[in-house]
Amino acid sequence: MNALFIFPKDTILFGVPLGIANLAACVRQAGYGVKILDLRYEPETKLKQELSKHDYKLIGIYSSSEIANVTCAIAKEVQQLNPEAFLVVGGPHATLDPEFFLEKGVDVILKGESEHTIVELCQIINKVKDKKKEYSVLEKVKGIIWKKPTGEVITNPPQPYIEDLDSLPFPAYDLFPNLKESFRVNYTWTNLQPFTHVLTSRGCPYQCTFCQPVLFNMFGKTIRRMSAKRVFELLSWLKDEYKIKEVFFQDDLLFHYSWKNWLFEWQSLVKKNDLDIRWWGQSRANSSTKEMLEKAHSAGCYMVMVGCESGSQKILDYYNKQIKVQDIENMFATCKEVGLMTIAEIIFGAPIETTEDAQKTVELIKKIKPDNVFTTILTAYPGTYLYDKLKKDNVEFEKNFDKISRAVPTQKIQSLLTENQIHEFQTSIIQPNPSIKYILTRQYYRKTYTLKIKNLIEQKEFKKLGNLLLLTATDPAIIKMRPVYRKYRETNIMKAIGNLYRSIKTHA
Ligand code: B12
Ligand code: SF4
Repeated sequence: MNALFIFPKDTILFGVPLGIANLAACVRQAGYGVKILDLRYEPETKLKQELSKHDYKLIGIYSSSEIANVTCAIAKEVQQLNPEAFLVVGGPHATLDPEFFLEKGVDVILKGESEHTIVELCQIINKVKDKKKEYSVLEKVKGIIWKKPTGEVITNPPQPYIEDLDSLPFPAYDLFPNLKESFRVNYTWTNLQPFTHVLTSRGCPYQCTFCQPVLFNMFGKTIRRMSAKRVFELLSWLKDEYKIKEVFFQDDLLFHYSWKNWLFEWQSLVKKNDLDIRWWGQSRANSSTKEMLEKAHSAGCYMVMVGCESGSQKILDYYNKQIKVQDIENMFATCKEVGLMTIAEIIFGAPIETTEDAQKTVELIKKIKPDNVFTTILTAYPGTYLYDKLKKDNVEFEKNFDKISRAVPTQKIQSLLTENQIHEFQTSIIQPNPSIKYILTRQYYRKTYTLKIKNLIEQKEFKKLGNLLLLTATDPAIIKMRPVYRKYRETNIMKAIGNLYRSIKTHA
């Protein structure tokens, strides 16, 4: 039996999608054939071409809320061209709103963590000769939601969470035909290449309103982590097999007090074996000690991305961040002492956020002096406490997934700040010298960059404008990217340049 996993065309999710990579590895380990179609890197015709082979008994598509409609469009094509295959959808949006896909004819939804579920499903449908006649076999699979031909939606008993994450095979990076492109990620303007992501833990016990209970629904309420030894093996393998020089630990919570011993063990393994790989990840402002950060630094960690969100305590409390502004200041001071670079993650646009609150964030950034800032506009994703609260309070906000655009800012909720004010605040905190390539490939930077140009034109600061444009035109990273332009004709970079050009023409 062969399975096909499809990752939709999507311009923000760069790098290897670990969910699908993990599922493919498990299906392969269980002895089935598996192929991955990463539509981000394939020509438009590739999907039809692949489906016309009628090679697959199971066809699975990833879905987050942002691309829920894109997933549906692919699902429609699968239904038309391969009606005999079991069409399954998984990922965050499928977990949060399974009926959204079931209504559109998807056969099966896999809820949350799916490595065990997908193997169980393959084992069952491997024996099926005619999907239509043998639909009831689905009753036997834990962790799925499906629709009987009568229209009745069935939620099977849950799949237990995987206790031992070490038992999972390494992600099937090798099944991504465009691995080279995926490893050439420019996450920050500092990262070394080849670069990739790893995920060594699952879950987060905190309850920030814009994020939870999504993670609870997907990975449960307890936090789990691979052993330090297993993570060491994973990174060594990435280094030997793919010459990876830098990894991003995309764990929700890289540092947590309960993982102190883990961190110490990991550090000693790295030191003892001289593992030469640079890494970084994201963490909270109040979940680590100086000693832990020192150990991390000496084990190759060079940067920490900290979820600060705001410099106003009122806003932090609105998000239920369970941190104090002082914790943020302490975290950045400690990182500096230890020698770690920092990224501050900032959100603007809470419905109760005033210009005074936003100004406090600007002051905070001045004080903590991060090496880099990632800034977004608050988005209420379905399935979050925030979404439910806004709905209950009758606050008007965007619920159309298509408008949850491909990059930040995403879904603009009603806020006391105007969109322009938010962009001004964003502009005032982003770093003065990020690479132009970085700016152009990120929508929020593009917006602020465009705004910067507009302001310079309005203020008749033509010299400064000239310098900025010259910098854009001569940035070595941009020049180096030209062959890539051809390949990604339709992507952000070209659109960004077009938008910039139009903006200059309009305002000049
Ligand atoms: C790292 C990360 C990113 C990175 C991704 C880098 C990369 N190459 O993967 C970056 C920064 C690019 C990113 C961007 C965004 N992200 Co993000 N991200 C994450 C994070 C922290 C980890 C993702 C991950 O690797 N998980 C580990 C793997 C193993 O889990 P998984 O992908 O969910 O896969 C499992 C299941 O979902 C399922 N599954 C997955 N795919 C499939 C497919 C099939 C067919 C089946 C059956 C099952 C299945 O099985 C997998 C194995 O158990 C998650 C939170 C989290 N812990 O998951 C948020 C998360 C996925 N991101 C989220 C969001 C909102 C975004 C953005 C929209 C943010 C923004 N405003 O721009 C963008 C959009 C990206 C997109 N197009 O979807 C939300 C999604 C919520 C939602 N309702 O969709 C999450 C859940 C965070 C949260 N708590 O809200 N993100
Ligand atoms: S700490 Fe981070 S991962 Fe955990 S709930 Fe808050 S935002 Fe989500």
